[in-house]
Amino acid sequence: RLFKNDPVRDPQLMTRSERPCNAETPPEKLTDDFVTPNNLFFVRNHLPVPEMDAHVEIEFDAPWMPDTVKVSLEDLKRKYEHLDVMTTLQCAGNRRKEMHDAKPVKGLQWTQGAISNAVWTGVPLKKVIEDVCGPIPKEYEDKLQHVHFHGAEGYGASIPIAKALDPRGDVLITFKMNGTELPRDHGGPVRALVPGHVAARSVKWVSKITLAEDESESHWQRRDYKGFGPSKTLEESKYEDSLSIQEMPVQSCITVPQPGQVVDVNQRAVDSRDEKSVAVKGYAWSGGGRGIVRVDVSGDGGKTWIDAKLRRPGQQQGREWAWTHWEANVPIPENSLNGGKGSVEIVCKAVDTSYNEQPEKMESVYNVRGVLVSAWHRVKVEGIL
Ligand code: MTE
Ligand code: MO
Repeated sequence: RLFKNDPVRDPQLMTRSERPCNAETPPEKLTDDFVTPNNLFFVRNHLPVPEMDAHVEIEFDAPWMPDTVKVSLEDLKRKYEHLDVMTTLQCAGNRRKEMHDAKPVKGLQWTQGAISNAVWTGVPLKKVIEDVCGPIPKEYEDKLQHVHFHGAEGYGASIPIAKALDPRGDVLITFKMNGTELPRDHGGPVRALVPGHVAARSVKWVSKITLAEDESESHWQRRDYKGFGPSKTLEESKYEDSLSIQEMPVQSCITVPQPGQVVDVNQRAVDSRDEKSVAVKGYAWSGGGRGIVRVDVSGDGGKTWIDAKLRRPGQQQGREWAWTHWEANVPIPENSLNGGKGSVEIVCKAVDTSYNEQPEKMESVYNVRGVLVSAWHRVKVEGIL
């Protein structure tokens, strides 16, 4: 079978499809550790996991180069400085199931676990390109717009050259994840890592890197991972006219409690008021290196809000690639607990360093592919006193 060489996965992962493997991190595990353990990092594969050994060579190509140049992974490791970059990767389809439940969409039914955070070790792509491809000739300076990554199993994607060559962009050719060899499911032995961009651009098992005038021709760059208007059907959605997703919008989710859970509504001091409250936890993240400045949490469906306590990665401004974890004791209105029991809706929304906020309604950001799901996250629980 095609998939017989796929690695064995942790049974704790929540499988959305077996072949290829698509599996999400269990929601409460997302906020157990700030850095997601490798075995619990979500997996999103389009094809079987390829066999690649550690002696692999990466091929480089640019329009002015007479021939492509191959550089072994060993040489890359030996010649360049190793950088550790903490980066959250989020799939464009994270939370698709919520959108699907509002109105049907096409794609894997991810809940909120198609996102994880890790420390990636690698060499700076910018330095490697400058060395291997040389300085960009004058006549290509304006024309050259994209860097393509080719995956050994046939997947491919590209990113804007401005991101690839930005010394503060932290794009890596990575070979370690959380201090250990890159696991095969996450691109081992070598992967392109594009912090702040949709995970689809961090191409696993990268075997070729091309500097080009146009975007990658791959299906996943041209015919997937694009947004459309809320009323467009699949037939009316014109991929050629829509922009490829790169940086992602601001996002947040409640990880604890989970929908339908019975929660204890304790007496707790919140903002020095004496109210009933529920303990809530979650994550927040934004694309493009924008950090999270605030997470607003509501226990009355979005009428009143409190600020969550944030645990931020402490990365430099503009390079906040990792998520923020947050916690709050959310006040619950007394009248929702008639007889000491009742259903409660908890809502969260995050604000990023550009003061972008999540939209309130799923309907307003609906798109038929179910990508870029960023509406306020709502969780209904049973509260008991
Ligand atoms: N790279 C290759 N070669 N093949 C793939 O199928 N999937 C992409 C991206 N890179 C993919 C890939 C998508 S859509 C996502 S969301 C991330 O890898 C998932 O990365 P992970 O499996 O390490 O979580
Ligand atoms: Mo993805």
